[in-house]
Amino acid sequence: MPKLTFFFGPGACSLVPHITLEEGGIPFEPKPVALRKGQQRTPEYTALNPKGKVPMLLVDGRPLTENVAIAYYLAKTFPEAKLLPLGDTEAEAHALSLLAWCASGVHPRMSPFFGPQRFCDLPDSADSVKKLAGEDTAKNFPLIEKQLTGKQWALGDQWSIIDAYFFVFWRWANFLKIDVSAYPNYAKHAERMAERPAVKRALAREAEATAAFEKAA
Ligand SMILES: N[C@@H](CCC(=O)N[C@@H](CS)C(=O)NCC(=O)O)C(=O)O
Repeated sequence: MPKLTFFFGPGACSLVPHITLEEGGIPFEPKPVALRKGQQRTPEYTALNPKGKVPMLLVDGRPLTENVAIAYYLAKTFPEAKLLPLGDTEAEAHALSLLAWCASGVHPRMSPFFGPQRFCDLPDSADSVKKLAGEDTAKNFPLIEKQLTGKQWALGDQWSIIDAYFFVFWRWANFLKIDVSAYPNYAKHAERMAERPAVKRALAREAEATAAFEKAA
């Protein structure tokens, strides 16, 4: 079995592989990264990941980055964990399509909420940037709601990594106080996610890391 070292930022999109590792019962060494302190831009970190981002998974010391790639790697390496559909090429492609949409269609449209100044440096533009991000989110969340309608999980009866991704966006929306009242199936999905022991373990580890960073500040 490969030795896995997992770098995550509490509350960030790295919660997707964090939940996945826990769901799969996959042994790993957790390495919290204090994003607000810029630990992702230190020479030690960028020597491994020049993009200066989380998540990063070291596989026997070799860095693997990008949520979709980490999801693919974990699902293929630990097939018994059933983290994604495997074997049926079309079903695999549909799952990858949803993961790719999460990574390139939904996530980047929510990022401006967290740092509007990185998207427009004109004076007093932050509210306008956030308004546009809100409009994009209002286009994406109905698609997630539809994907979850009449199903327990994004792909049906079987939990998959896509559920972890949807959960991360839901948590961000709540943190950002985005109105989510129009998405009842998404709300129920988030409740089911929060009840899963693996999700609880990942969230507890992230909360512990946040507390340790605050204590050290
Ligand atoms: N496309 C990347 C996005 C990674 C990403 O944007 N990570 C954010 C956290 S959600 C990050 O590391 N931000 C720190 C920074 O930009 O300094 C992926 O899916 O892994």
